[in-house]
Amino acid sequence: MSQEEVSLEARLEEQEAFDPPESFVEQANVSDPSIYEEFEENWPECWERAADLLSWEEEYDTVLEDGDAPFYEWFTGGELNASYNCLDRHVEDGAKNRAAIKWEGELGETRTYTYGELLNEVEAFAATLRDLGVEEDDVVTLYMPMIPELPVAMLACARIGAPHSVVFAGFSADALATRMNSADSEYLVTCDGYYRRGDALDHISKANEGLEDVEHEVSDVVVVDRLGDALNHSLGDNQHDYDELVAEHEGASVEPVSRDAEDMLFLMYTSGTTGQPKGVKHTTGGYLAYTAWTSHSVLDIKPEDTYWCSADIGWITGHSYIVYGPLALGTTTVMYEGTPDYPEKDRLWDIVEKNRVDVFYTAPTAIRAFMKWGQQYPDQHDLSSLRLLGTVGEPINPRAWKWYYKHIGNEECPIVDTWWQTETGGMMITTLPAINTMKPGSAGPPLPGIDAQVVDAEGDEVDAGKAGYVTVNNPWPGMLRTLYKNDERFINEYWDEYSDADADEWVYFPEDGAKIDDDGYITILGRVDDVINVSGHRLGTMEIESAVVGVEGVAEAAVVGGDHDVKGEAVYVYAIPEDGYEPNEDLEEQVVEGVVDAIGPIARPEEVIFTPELPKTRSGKIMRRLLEDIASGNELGNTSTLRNPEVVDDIKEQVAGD
Ligand code: 6R9
Repeated sequence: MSQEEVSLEARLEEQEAFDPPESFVEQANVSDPSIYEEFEENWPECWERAADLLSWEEEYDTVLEDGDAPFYEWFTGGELNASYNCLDRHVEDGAKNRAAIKWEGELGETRTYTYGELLNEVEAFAATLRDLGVEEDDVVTLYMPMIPELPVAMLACARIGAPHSVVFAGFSADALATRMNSADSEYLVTCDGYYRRGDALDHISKANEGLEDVEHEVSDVVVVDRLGDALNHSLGDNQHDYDELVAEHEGASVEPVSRDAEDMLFLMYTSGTTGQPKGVKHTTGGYLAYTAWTSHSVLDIKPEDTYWCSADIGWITGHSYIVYGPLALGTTTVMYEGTPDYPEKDRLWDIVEKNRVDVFYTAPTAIRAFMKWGQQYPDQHDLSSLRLLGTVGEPINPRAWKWYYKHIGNEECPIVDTWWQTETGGMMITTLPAINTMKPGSAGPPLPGIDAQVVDAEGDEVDAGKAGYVTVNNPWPGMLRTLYKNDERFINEYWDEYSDADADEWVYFPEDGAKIDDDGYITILGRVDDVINVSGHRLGTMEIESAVVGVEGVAEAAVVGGDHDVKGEAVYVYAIPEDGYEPNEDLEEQVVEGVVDAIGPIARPEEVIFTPELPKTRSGKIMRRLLEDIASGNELGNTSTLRNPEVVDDIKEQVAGD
């Protein structure tokens, strides 16, 4: 590094607040700070601003219906169709030839769908689904990787009013079956396989294996042929080739069905405290208005932009900010099939340069990996097209923030650190990029209209600097409406903790720890439930535990998250072997395989630690905090409250010895 660069690094390291550049502010969609007051004074009517970004077939009568709280309803009486809003209206407005999706395959092939072409394919697939017998309100499961047919299938479902349930392609056969069973889903769209680091991965075998465990009859399975000759597969009786069906329905015209604002748009399963994943229900009007509004105000997306979110559509980030938000605004959204280091560690920057990407949205775990690989990779590329950067999924440490700011944004792009959840539908806590000062490591203030605070166990707001819990006092249009077919669990999971039901005062509890500073900026500290965050992916420790104890030879297990340089958190398994079983490498291998089979490779344990006992409190509860501290290499606090303090040293030795 030159002298000049060294002093630049040093300056950056000390700087704690960053203001958006004037050039950004001048062109921003939302740049008037009075928006905060405007939303506060006009709440809930302020949300009409979000609804106004959409085309409604029938105007809504009421912005917010709160008579049956916390079962809130938004834009009631309104009717609209999400696929019409993401496609037809842009074509009608003359954007037929604008690129809607620019797809990059891992091996270097590219596909562009203009809005006109995307609409045609969506109509052809919507006609296909109808022919197969899919009716309005039937849940269609989509078990697909990052190929264009995934957003096509989502929008085709939306067009005919069939909610989709996308299952992340990296999830296991078991996970697919659990989700199809829970949703009573009789239709599946999947594919033969996809590419990862140059290898053709077989996906259809996993899908077929999952189908065997579906308890009801599955009427039809549509299979996209992604791999061609690279993978031979045969189709079962009720299985159809996607291309053939779409070719048969080429040119079909399918009227978008009018959906009530509160009709379900999709289901998305996510991890919670207990073993069973939760089916988060999102609706058509509120969700679409909210994702369009946050794409407009936070991501500053304009129709003429090329925008890229590097998440996977199998997670909520991809739903809201690859598909629905950006397409509702009529922009060009980029999709990448593969890994960031294939064929080289500059792959993402190559995609940014080639497509002249304006706005880029990724996860801190990716940024930490880029840092580790070194700045020479972004330095090889012209990234000057970038105007705004974003992060999501987990806390970002100030060092990674500054690296992103300097080496990707060239100190010219604001960064939005956006806190939100599957359940919230869209962003909740973040700076508005043209308005607020950025503070690395802190997500920022709640968005206009979002009444979030940091409270103690009693629900009282904590003083600046003190740790507490995030809560949200008012509803917002993008919120989940319930857990699929489980209103009771919806209340238990999110509303019981802080609400006063008798007084009809409802407080949403996201189960995140946080602190707040004197300016009202919120720094998220992480989950306070049994959810861990591995590379920005949300995993339930209870689900992993049940996989571990399902392995023959394991008597008891505890799974916790331990700190990890790149992944943020990694999975640590503490397991007690059953009598007669040796805690050897074989058993370790089986535990690892058991977890990968039950959940998927993302949950692969970092370490399996065999121990004759787990540290327990006198009342018999496993001391998870302690196990987390051991895994993270932290100082251990007082262990005298344990029933069996002697096991701690044993376990520590083992972890250190590995
Ligand atoms: C969008 C998404 C939600 C959990 C959430 C929190 C963590 C998300 C964050 C963040 C710190 C951010 N999280 N964004 N933590 N800073 N900017 O990731 O949804 O998969 O449901 O995860 O992710 O812990 O509760 P989801």
